[in-house]
Order: sequence, then C-alpha cells, then structure tokens
Amino acid sequence: MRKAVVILLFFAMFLGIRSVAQAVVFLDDFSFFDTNKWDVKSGSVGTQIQIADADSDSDTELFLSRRNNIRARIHSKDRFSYGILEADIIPNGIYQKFGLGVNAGEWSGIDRGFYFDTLNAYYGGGTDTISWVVYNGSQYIHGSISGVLWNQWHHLAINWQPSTVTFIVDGNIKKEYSITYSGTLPIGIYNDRDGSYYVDDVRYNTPSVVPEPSSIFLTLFGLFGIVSGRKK
Ligand SMILES: [Ca+2]
Ligand SMILES: [Ca+2]
Repeated sequence: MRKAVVILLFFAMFLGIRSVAQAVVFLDDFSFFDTNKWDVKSGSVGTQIQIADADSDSDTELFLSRRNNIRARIHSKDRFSYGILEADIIPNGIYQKFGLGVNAGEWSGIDRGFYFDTLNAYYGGGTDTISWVVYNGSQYIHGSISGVLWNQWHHLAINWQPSTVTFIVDGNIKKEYSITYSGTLPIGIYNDRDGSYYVDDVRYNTPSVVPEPSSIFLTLFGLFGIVSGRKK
C-alpha cells in the first residue's frame, strides 16, 4: 500500500510539472491578420502589411514590406516574460526584424530588446546573414550570424531565461548572452526597408519550470489527505 501511494505521488507530481512546462501561450499562423493579437505601429494592413502565400503551398504567411516610404511594423498586444519565442521567416533585405522588444530604445515602456535583425553591411549584416541583437537598457549589442541564406525559410528561436538569452537559427545555438531582466516585452516584427519579408507560425512557449516547494508540499499534503481519508 505504501509503495502504491509513493508511485501515485510521483505520478501526480509529474503531471503537475508537465502541465506547467511547454504551454503555448501565443500562436499565430497568419491565416488572416488578427487585430486582436497585433498592434500596427507603422504601415497599414493591405499595403505595407499583408497576408500572402509566398511559396504557393496553400498556407498563408505574414508579408511585410516598406511601401511609399512607410515602414511595416507590428507589436503583439500581449507582453511576455521568460519563455521561448519561435517563428519561421523568409528574409530578403536589410532591417528585417523579429523578436522581443524590437527597437526597444525607440519605445517608452519597452526597456530591453532580444531579437534578430538582418541589419545592413555597416553593422555587420548583409546578404545571407542575420544578426542577434540585445538592447540592454542603454545600448544595442549585436553580432552577425553568417550562412543564413536569404529568400528561403529559416526557423528562428529566442530562449529568454532569468539570466541568459539564447539565439537559435535552424535548431543551432548561435549566441548565448548573459543578461538579467524581470520585466515583460511584446513580440515585434518589422520590415524597415523595401525588400520582401515573410513570417509564419509565431509562437510563444512558457519555460520549462519545476514546481515551487510550496506547490509540491500542497500536492503531497492533499494526496495524503485523500489516502488517509480512504483508509477510514
Ligand atoms: Ca501560415
Ligand atoms: Ca505559404
């Protein structure tokens, strides 16, 4: 009986942990432009901001391009803390951006930035590269990642944890940056120039976490209560 209780407790704790980990808290497949999810910061829907099917696979993407000299910029209405942000993108031009707190230094209420940006050659960007960018509250720090061919799909991920931010391209870690920040940030997607930029399947996953000691204790306490109740 005691063995069965122990197994039951571990099973319950495991379920508890599983329910906290890997929760998708934001998801957009851009089947349409959802104004409940995004604030337009620059440009207008239908002109600089469109929904299109770039690769003719009958699945639509977000398509951003500066037109009439007006930049295409959107921010998520929701803000996020530690977790993993992911998207698929087709970069094809300079100053195409995706991540958390994009261009943070320009916006009040956005104190940090962790994002990808194709930048331009002056900043170490250029054709077939993308850069990781960190805005630390006062300045931008960045580094280029070569071999990210433009005009084809890439999977980008940013893993924001309490003391590090990790930039991942096509499943490979490209940069781990040590920084602590406990605030919240919106997702930003920008195309500040005329090239085409496609983005799809944006998602935010909450981090893998272990339950706090108090919740483990409550789970144990509750189960002992149930077990002892059944004995009577
Ligand atoms: Ca899609
Ligand atoms: Ca498509």
